[in-house]
Amino acid sequence: MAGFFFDEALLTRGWARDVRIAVEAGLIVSIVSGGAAEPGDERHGIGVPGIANLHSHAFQRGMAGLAEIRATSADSFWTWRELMYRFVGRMTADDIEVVAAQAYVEMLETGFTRVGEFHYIHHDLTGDPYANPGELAERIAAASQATGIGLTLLPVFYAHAGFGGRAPASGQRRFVNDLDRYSQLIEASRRAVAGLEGALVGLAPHSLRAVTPRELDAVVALAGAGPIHIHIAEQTREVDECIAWCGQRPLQWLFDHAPVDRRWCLVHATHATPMEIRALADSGAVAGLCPVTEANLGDGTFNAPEFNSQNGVFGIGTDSNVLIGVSCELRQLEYAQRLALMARNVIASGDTTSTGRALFDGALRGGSQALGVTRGGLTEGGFADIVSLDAESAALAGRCGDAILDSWIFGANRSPVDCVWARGRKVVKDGRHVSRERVARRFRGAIEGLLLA
Ligand code: NGQ
Ligand code: ZN
Repeated sequence: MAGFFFDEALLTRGWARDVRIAVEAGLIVSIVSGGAAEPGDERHGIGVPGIANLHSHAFQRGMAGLAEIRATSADSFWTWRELMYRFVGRMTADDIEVVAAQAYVEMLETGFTRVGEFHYIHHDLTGDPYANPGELAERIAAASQATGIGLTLLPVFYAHAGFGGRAPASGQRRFVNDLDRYSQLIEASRRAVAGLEGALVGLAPHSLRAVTPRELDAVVALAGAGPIHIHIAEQTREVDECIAWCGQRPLQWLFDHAPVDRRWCLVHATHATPMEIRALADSGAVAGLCPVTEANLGDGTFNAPEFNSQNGVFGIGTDSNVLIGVSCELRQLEYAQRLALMARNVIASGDTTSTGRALFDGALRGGSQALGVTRGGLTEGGFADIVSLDAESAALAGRCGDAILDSWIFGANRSPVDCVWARGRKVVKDGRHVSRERVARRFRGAIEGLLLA
């Protein structure tokens, strides 16, 4: 049994003072506020829950910053995707593991304690299946094990290059499976995470572009009560192609043809009509927003005010991992709204007047739901996923309660994240991951090799 004592902590029921949290086997077994520390307790100023990063393609961390060069007069999501495919086409299994570990170290250092890895590279460099169908799922599991980040592995079903079952392109050869192979991949993924404490496996039909209606039905039939993630309505070209294919917009089509409910996470949902936004909110599914990547790729802006007014559930993901951070995703989410609406404090609504608190609570709740975690936040019976913030940092001077979140997200140049425990294991100390140097050294080696290749 380990004890943690915080002068101030954000519990599921709100901020509390003099909080003692007892942890056993990775779970919170008791929380007492208004009491005293016990001998041997770890003592910290401010405690907040770790956040779930609901959407990551870890391998893309390896190309962060390398796609910011203007190549044509019309650079777009689609030209970025070509570059990304070229990068994928060079990565070995070792590269994928090493780059994922680096991404996970960086996630933990900013306050993410679990990742939803939307994992779609399954085959070798030539597109042939590995002898072990779980080869790359095992690499992701190994990166999670080495860094301590909680894992919800989302093996991706990918079969086509576009609506109407178009044959996959050569750049997609490492992603493609038929349904038989996909069920083998799910089994292999379950085996890959079997030794990982608290890990889960969900399902991920990549997008309506990459699966046919029949394939979507077959994939969803495998889900049971577990998470189902899909990319949807990220780009206007995708919306136009969907209409050309079936006469409906992507979200409209999905709500008409799939049993969308609380198990689902609809990643991006950027281009949604008010009616689609209402259907999304009513379904109970999570809107998987990835604000930094959506800005980087020029996707567009999610209709947050409409979604909020319908009590929709959102979470945040780092997606392309071009920049990794809890605070930068939350800030970008709010700033995109401010710029579009020429207004301030857009996400704060109802009783929550603090924008930081509304963003943080939203991401905590939606992230947990999307990654299949039933008890998110600091609560008895939940995972001991805890982040301490440095109360001495200048950005947090004199702050208490929600003002801490507002100032962390909007006012801190240097991250105030001090220590991070993932399922009770201390993985970040003084803002640095305990394996940072080792992981970074391997990462540098892998990237230098890839850039020379
Ligand atoms: C992905 N990323 O799967 O990595 C996608 C690009 C696609 C984002 N959508 C590929 N941000 O959607 O076809
Ligand atoms: Zn994605």
